[in-house]
Order: sequence, then structure tokens, then C-alpha cells
Amino acid sequence: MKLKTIKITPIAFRDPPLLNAAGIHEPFALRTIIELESDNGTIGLGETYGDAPVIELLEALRPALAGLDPFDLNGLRTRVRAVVSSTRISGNTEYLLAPGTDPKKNLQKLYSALEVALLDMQARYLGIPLVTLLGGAVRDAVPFSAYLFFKYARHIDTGPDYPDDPWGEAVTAEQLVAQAATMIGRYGFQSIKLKGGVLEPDVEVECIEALRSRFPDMPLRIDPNGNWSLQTALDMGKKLDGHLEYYEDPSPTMEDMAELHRATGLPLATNMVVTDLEQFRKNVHVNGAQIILSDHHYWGGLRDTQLLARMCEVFGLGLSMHSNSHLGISLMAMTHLAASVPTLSYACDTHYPWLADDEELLVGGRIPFENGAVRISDAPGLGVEIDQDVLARLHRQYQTCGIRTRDDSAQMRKYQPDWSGKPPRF
Ligand code: GKR
Ligand code: MG
Repeated sequence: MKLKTIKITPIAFRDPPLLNAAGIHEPFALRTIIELESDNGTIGLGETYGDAPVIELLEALRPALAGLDPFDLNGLRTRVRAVVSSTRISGNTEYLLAPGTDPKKNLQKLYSALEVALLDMQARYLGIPLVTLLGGAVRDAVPFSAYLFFKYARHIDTGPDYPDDPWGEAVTAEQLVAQAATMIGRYGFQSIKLKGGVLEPDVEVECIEALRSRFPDMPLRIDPNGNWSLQTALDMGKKLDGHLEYYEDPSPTMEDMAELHRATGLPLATNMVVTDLEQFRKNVHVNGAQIILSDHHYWGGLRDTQLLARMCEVFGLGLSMHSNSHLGISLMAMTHLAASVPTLSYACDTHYPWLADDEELLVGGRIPFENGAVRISDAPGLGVEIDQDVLARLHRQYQTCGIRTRDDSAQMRKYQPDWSGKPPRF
């Protein structure tokens, strides 16, 4: 079997005005959809970041992929390495809250984008679910958490044709609890993550307390994305003690996290200070984070994330899973991966509930959650097909939306012209 066609389609989908440490989500989030076809008609699908530098790299890689044996992942790695080291990217921007935008991870993210699509192709060719190729399912359904965001009711700069999202405003504890109740009612999630670092820290602690009284048995997490100074994180840690399953990236540096853990004993999780092997090694020495949030999009694909899981086990670290705004192909890749990893013992993050119903590009629409979990079917590969009409619509939206690289801080300056987005703000 040889790779014959490689289709790379940038898309944009509507994203609600979600608030975070850097600023606010723009009206459209970007992704890239990868469709491979082999000379015997087997397909392979992938989804990755949609920022301009990633698309430039994918386009540079495309000619080198023709004729590749889909089982030759070392061949893929060699080709990706050659392209990454020889391609000059025009807009190498890094957006701190999305680790995948770091240009130092170009090799990992480019390899991952193609590795997922090739593994999907391999599994479809063999007629087995992707998880079987990854070593077999240790669970047949993967639990995700309700990912709550503070948010405004609507975007500032969209025209009359841009529909309001159904979630409404959430800038008070009462509104946030209502958001949680809706999300849990709709999808059955059994744990909650709150994206923090947005309102005054004491207000966010009150929100966690309000969630605790409304959902007494749910594991809770808060993630201020490094927007709290060490002192603030210590003060809030005392108030949050007893409420949290883990405390995610309260402060911006590994050293601050280590100090916080020494002082409070709270379990700290990260997708900001441990995002590559060098940081992993350093973390083992300083004990900054005790739980690593994996993400195959920047950890170098499904197999390298399985390796990360083994390393976490070796060094006694916990493992969870991070997400950025994404569609169903990524959700299924995350699900097959998580189903194959025995030590992934926390409910995974997903932004999927924030996706509008009419913007899932899979045949059959949105992937269903049962009791907060996504089930793996017997279908070969990732088990999903693309609805080409929706893909074409989302590509047209990409062409007209005007966004080429995610920038939540620039978007926030439309609301607050003096906004810097530089952490820690509190
Ligand atoms: O989508 O606003 C967001 C998140 O803040 C995202 O950018 C982060 O990467 O979800 C992420 C996290 O857990 O830090
Ligand atoms: Mg995080």
C-alpha cells in the first residue's frame, strides 16, 4: 500500500466568547483537516491546529509524503524532520495557552497530525478499531469532564448574521453553576473543570464553592493558566484545599509550582510547564507538577503519548488529558488513545460541548456522550467519516473569517484597549 493523495483543508468554526488568562476566544477557531487516500482506496483522517505556521508546514510536507508506505512511521518521522529543519515559516507566533503553537514543537505537532491519519489508515486497512492497533482497549468508554468557562453573552465584533451561542453569559457564580447544570444535564459529565485566571481569585474560589454545594460528589478542578502569582496561588490553595481533585497550572513557572506543592501538599497538574521531554526531565527533579496533561497534538502523536504515559508511570506521576477547541476527528483520536492507556485515570478535558451543533463535519453530526463518556465502536480506524458538504462550508468560513493565527489577547483589546494578557495578572 502506498500513499496516493494528501488533502489538507483549513477550516474555521464558530467559537463562543470564552474568557481565559490571555483574553477571550475570537468568533472563529481554526483547525486543519487531513484526508489521506492510498493507492488501494483506503482512507485516513486527521485533525490538527489551523494556525498559519502549521498550514505552511503541512503544505511543505505534502510533496514528501507521496508514495510513503502508511505503515512506515519511521519514514514519516524522517520526512517530517527534514521538512521542519529546512522550512522557513513566515509567522512563527507562540500563543502561551495553546502549547501546540510553540514553534519548538513543530516536529511533534506535524508528525502527530500525519501519524494519526496514517494509524487511522492502517486500522481501516486491517478492519480493526484504532484502539486495537494501539494495543487494545482497557476501557470501552472514555470519561470526559464538564469544561466550564466564564464567558460573555456575545462577541463584540460580529455582524447580524453571526448567531448568538445558546450558553449565555457566565460572569457570576450563579451563572456558572447554571452553565454546569446545563452541560452536565446534556452530556452526563461526572467531573468538572473550571477555566480560571479570569475574575478576581476570591470570586473564582467562591465559584468553586458554589459548584461544590450544587454538585457535592463531583471531582472539581480549577485551571488559572498561570495567571496567579505564587502568593495568590498559596492563598487560594488554602481556601480550595479539600475541594480539588487537582490544582491545574495556578502559577506560571515550574519553580513556583514546586514551591506551592511543598507548602500545601496539593496535587498540581500542568499542560503549561511540562510540554516536552526537556521539561519532563526537569520536572522530575524539581517536582513542580505531579499530574501531566497529555495532548497527542503536541506530544508527538498517539504512540509517543502512550510512551509519555509509561514515563509518568515510571516516575510516579499522574496522567490526564488536555484539549484546545476541536472537532470530532480530534475527539475520536483522543478517545481511542485514552481507551488504550491503563494509567489515564482522570476524566479528559474536551472543548467539544462548545461546538455548535451545525458545525460538526462528521457524517451523522455530533459524537454522542453517554454519562459523560465517549464510547468506542467496532468500526475500523477512528470510526468516523467526513460530510464533504460541511467540510466545504467550514473551509469557506475559513476563507472569509479573516483570522489566520489564534490571538485571544488581541481580541480582548477590542473590549479593553489597555489589555496586556501578560501573566500573572493576580
Ligand atoms: O481554550 O481558552 C482556552 C484554554 O485556556 C486553552 O487555550 C488551554 O490550552 O484548555 C487549555 C488548558 O487546559 O490550559
Ligand atoms: Mg490547562
